[in-house]
Amino acid sequence: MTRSSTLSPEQVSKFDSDGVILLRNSVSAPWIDLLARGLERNITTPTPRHRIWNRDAQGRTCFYDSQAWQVIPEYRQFIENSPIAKTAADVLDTNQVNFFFDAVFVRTPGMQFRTPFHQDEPYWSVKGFDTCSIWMPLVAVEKKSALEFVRGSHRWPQQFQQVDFGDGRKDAIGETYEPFPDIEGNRDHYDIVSWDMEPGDCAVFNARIIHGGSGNLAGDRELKVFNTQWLGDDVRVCFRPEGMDPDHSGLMQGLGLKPGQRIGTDTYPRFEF
Ligand SMILES: O=C(O)CCC(=O)C(=O)O
Repeated sequence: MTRSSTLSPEQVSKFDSDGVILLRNSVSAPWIDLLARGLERNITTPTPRHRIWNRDAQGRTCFYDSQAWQVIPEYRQFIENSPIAKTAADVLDTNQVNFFFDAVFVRTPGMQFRTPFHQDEPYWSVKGFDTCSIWMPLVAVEKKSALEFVRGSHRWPQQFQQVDFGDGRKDAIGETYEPFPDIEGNRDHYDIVSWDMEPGDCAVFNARIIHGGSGNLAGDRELKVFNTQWLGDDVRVCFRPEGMDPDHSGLMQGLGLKPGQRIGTDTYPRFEF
């Protein structure tokens, strides 16, 4: 039987070749409202994993939290019951996906701090190509403040060092790897894409694509982002010697998950279509 998909073959193939696609109006307003309520709860009662990525001289902040879905009921409801898992499966062109974790990035009005260009998969406690993250602003965001992607970079053959993400942290991942390219300093040399986005729009990207930005806010603009990470067919548990962030290795070991296995358990639920 042919699997039904919410996406066209062209969209699936664009995700495969570009490493990122924009899905306009993909999540309906009631779900966005639910997440916005959850985010308020999350900011008031953050998990032990929360951080202030950056605080500037004016006291403007970039707040981060992750895997809060286990304690924020609105997040859990969205992940378990909204069409988001089906979107992930359709983007990855598969009939089953595992939910990995959620992450929020909240910038107060006027925050300039831009997330440095980086890749996600080198930080993760899993390894594989078939991944997608769904970056959803809960408020309108201008192109100049939205997350940026270097189109096609998820297929580049090099392994790069990943450095200096956030405030005062050195992420010495892969010291034997190639230095991370200076994309910010040579923007003209790269095919960088981003979009004006409204609540309900999703930027869906492969965890190997180089991405960053998402800052540079006008004085009266805040940015609230809810992001979910999804794992497809070839992704397996992998405990790296350094730099895992968020580091799920202890949690995974406690759940009996071993390197080389596909993740599962109630902590990383599987959705089948
Ligand atoms: O929104 C941001 O500033 C960073 C998002 C990001 O890098 C990610 O979700 O992997």
